[in-house]
Amino acid sequence: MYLVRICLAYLHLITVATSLDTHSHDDSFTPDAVLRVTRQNTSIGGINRYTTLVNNSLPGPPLRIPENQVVWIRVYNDMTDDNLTMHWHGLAQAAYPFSDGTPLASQWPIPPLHFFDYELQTPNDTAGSYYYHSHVGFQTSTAAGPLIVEDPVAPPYEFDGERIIFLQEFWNHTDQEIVKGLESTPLNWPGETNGWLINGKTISDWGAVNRSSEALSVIDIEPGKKYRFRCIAATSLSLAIFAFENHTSFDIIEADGSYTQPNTVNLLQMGSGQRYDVLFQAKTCDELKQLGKLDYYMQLESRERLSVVTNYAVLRYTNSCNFTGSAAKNVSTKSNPDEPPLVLPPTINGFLDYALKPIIPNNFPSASEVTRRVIINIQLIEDQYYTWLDNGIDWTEDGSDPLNHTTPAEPYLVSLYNNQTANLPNYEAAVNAGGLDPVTKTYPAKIGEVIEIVFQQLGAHTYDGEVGGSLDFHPWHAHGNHFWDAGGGDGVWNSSVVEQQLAGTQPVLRDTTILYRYNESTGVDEKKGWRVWRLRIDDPGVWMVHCHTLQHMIMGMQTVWVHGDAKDILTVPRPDVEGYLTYGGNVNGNSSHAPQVLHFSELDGA
Ligand SMILES: *[C@@H]1O[C@H](CO)[C@@H](O)[C@H](O)[C@H]1NC(C)=O
Ligand SMILES: *[C@@H]1O[C@H](CO)[C@@H](O)[C@H](O)[C@H]1NC(C)=O
Ligand SMILES: *[C@@H]1O[C@H](CO)[C@@H](O)[C@H](O)[C@H]1NC(C)=O
Ligand SMILES: *[C@@H]1O[C@H](CO)[C@@H](O)[C@H](O)[C@H]1NC(C)=O
Ligand SMILES: *[C@@H]1O[C@H](CO)[C@@H](O)[C@H](O)[C@H]1NC(C)=O
Ligand SMILES: *[C@@H]1O[C@H](CO)[C@@H](O)[C@H](O)[C@H]1NC(C)=O
Ligand SMILES: *[C@@H]1O[C@H](CO)[C@@H](O)[C@H](O)[C@H]1NC(C)=O
Ligand SMILES: *[C@@H]1O[C@H](CO)[C@@H](O)[C@H](O)[C@H]1NC(C)=O
Ligand SMILES: *[C@@H]1O[C@H](CO)[C@@H](O)[C@H](O)[C@H]1NC(C)=O
Ligand SMILES: *[C@@H]1O[C@H](CO)[C@@H](O)[C@H](O)[C@H]1NC(C)=O
Ligand SMILES: *[C@@H]1O[C@H](CO)[C@@H](O)[C@H](O)[C@H]1NC(C)=O
Ligand SMILES: *[C@@H]1O[C@H](CO)[C@@H](O)[C@H](O)[C@H]1NC(C)=O
Ligand SMILES: [Cu+2]
Repeated sequence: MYLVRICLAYLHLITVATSLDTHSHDDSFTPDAVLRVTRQNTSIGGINRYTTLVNNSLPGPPLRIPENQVVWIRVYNDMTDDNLTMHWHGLAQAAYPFSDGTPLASQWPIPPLHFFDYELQTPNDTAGSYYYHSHVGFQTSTAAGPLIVEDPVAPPYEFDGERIIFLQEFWNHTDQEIVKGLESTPLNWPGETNGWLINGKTISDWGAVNRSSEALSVIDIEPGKKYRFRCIAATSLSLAIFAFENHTSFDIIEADGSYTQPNTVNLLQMGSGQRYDVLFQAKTCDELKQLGKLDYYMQLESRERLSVVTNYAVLRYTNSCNFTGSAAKNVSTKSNPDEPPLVLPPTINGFLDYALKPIIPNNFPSASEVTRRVIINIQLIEDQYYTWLDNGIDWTEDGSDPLNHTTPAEPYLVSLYNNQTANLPNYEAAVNAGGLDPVTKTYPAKIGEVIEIVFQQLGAHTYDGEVGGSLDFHPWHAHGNHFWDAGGGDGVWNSSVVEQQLAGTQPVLRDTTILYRYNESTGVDEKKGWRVWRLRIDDPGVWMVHCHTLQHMIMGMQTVWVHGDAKDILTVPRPDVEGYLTYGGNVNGNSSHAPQVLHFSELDGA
């Protein structure tokens, strides 16, 4: 049903086009899916921990939603001690206003013991692998699960079945302890990961206290079949590198939700937020007989951290080959292999850069189409505190970092409703300042612009007499829209080098790609390592662009972008949106009140 009230106010409001009716989401409303988030003492991989979980499970349950539809997902914050949001990671152009799940950017968080109905859309050609995760504090590390947009018709590749490989890291400290430590002066670093989780399970070598919660995940497959493995790096801090024993060749067919031409690899390297789907050919009975076994390890190691953390899962063939004796024996899922079966290489800088090609032409903007370039200089500031600055600014939703900290008093989208004059970023001032609006500390862009973003890292700056110059790797993630990844390189960014490297390639659309560091350190303030994206600005709204390393986010490594003018963004006027404009407003339901909700999809096709 599509409703437009022709209101008198319309004539007076320059920026507002349409008004919508509020719907009461009482018992007569059935959401397409429900997620419930709790916090409880749980034992994970041998460690007892007070943990944020979706539907009591790790990872959260897979959500499968159709393409080309509007989908309502009800998210309950059943926690008593924290706020919550849910972000639909990678679903670009898919979140109606107030549904992207970025607290203090696009919406208020869901208060404890309340729920919120997220309105999403899945445009054509979005079929692929995504994930949902909380965007509050460190909850993301465990409050996350696979989000699959189903192919509306047969996918472009044939396979017999699919399996999800969901990677997470787990931590001994609680979410709150980690956030507090990172925001403390002096810095109280929460330490390295206590282990990798593969589909929620692991056997940690790091201080397990409860052996009964340790186990290896088993990925069951059948001989001779072809599988689509959906690999999702819902990780926190470390770079993941993994491969499969005796299965040394598989084909990437999708990256961050877009199909690619087949690209054969023997391992995957993934940063937090990235997804790759691969076609994996299972061995035949004859091949398995040669190898003499049904179980093969998947070996996963960390890179770019102080130490290498190694964990495993088991790829297990069903015994339809009727093996007997030792060939039919399973490996134990209660212990790791005695020796690592594989030798995995060091970090592969520029993994798959310039190599992936789209399956259909994807309208990559050439250099001549770029209307504006924004350079984001990224640098760690080491003092008593540690802060990650982007063009001199650090941004968090709740932070207390002492240096150049930006925490808005209310979400930007709410601010725009409250006072556009004061809160709409000044486009001219921002352009003159290289992209960053000096007042709101946001990056404005006009609909129709083609922006090139250059991420350039500088060696850490230090005030406390330490050596300085350190570098890190950063998987940068964009909300709101996918970007064409134009690759990266060592040293100082140089536009002619970018063009040379792009020559003859067909860049793919991504939502998360890695700014590598190439070395652990360089000179203080010295430029080293860059990555370039191109974006077509066609999706009005308030969108975050941030490093997806959770620790770095909490230490400020986030930017906020405002795409479009007020008239593009504020398509529904006050007072209709009133319930969205206050923390705990009536768009949040609880045990006694049904939420009062707008259906922004009613505007579609207007
Ligand atoms: C999550 O749990 C709720 C009940 O607690 C259930 O209704 C819902 O279907 C579950 N969600 C998924 C995606 O399985
Ligand atoms: C979780 O465990 C801790 C430590 O054992 C305990 O202090 C706390 O009360 C427990 N919390 C809940 C909600 O059970
Ligand atoms: C929840 O969010 C509100 C609004 O941003 C904030 O005032 C409050 O302190 C937050 N609560 C917690 C427990 O973080
Ligand atoms: C999406 O695909 C469907 C089915 O092919 C088609 O009917 C519809 O027009 C498409 N929508 C858009 C916006 O292209
Ligand atoms: C995990 O945390 C507990 C409680 O803080 C501590 O006693 C234990 O040593 C920690 N274990 C590891 C492996 O860090
Ligand atoms: C140990 O882990 C098991 C399995 O997850 C769990 O049932 C048990 O309660 C845990 N024990 C303790 C003391 O936390
Ligand atoms: C299978 O993998 C193991 C461990 O990497 C290796 O030692 C062995 O040689 C491999 N077998 C074959 C036939 O490649
Ligand atoms: C294995 O045994 C089953 C049941 O006896 C039979 O149907 C199947 O064909 C056998 N498979 C092979 C590969 O021999
Ligand atoms: C191996 O594990 C599978 C389940 O993963 C089980 O069905 C099978 O019986 C086990 N085989 C042996 C010999 O224990
Ligand atoms: C902090 O912000 C001010 C004003 O924008 C700027 O001049 C200064 O360089 C920034 N500090 C750092 C360490 O970047
Ligand atoms: C909006 O902000 C402007 C500039 O700061 C100020 O002059 C004006 O009074 C504000 N309007 C309202 C309604 O708060
Ligand atoms: C950029 O690279 C080109 C081609 O390699 C080189 O000629 C030029 O000097 C470089 N520019 C700078 C500023 O380093
Ligand atoms: Cu980072």
